[in-house]
Amino acid sequence: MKLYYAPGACSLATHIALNAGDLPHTLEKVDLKAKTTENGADFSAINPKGYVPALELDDGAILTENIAVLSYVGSLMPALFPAEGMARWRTLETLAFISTELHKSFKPLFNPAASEAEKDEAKQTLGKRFALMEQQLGGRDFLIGDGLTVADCYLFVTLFWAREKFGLDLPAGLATYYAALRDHPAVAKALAEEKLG
Ligand SMILES: N[C@@H](CCC(=O)N[C@@H](CS)C(=O)NCC(=O)O)C(=O)O
Repeated sequence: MKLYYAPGACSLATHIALNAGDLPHTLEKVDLKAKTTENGADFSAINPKGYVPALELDDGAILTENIAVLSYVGSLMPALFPAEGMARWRTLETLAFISTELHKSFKPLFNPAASEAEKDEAKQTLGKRFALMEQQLGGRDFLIGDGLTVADCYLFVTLFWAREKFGLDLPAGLATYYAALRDHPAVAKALAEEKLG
């Protein structure tokens, strides 16, 4: 497999999951502005949507969209995405929440053209949604069950943005969770590989 990624972008979630599952993969960095890759390829030809993550499967197929890509990686390593029972549906539910309610709420913060009012509103929305995630976590180490799942990989990225890009305060439970996840070997390796210190 090959992961097309941009340092610190949402593709970091898949990168962490690939590391956590010890799944053989290569990485190809994408310049999201120029839409080219570090090997000089035209990224728009690889993924016409123009965004990461894009995962090239071993048969050459390209899979996109965080929920699909993380679910695919989880299917190769069931510890990362429970294969059955309520834990499976909780994982999917949490991925959907992170993608559509958390990730998307960052949009004004990433947009240099957004007004201060739009940015403030986004921060308030994020605060409410992080509070819901803290509630789901309930003081445990991981969102679902006793081990890291793809939901933790994706939530980590949003916490990384909140803390490291935008200096937002996190609820205490999420701050503890974020600090612990930074030390998880799969996370530390992905951060180092993306040169994010
Ligand atoms: N709907 C997509 C959105 C992915 C996305 O927002 N990717 C961002 C990085 S976090 C990106 O590549 N943006 C560059 C662009 O859209 O030009 C998904 O869920 O995978």
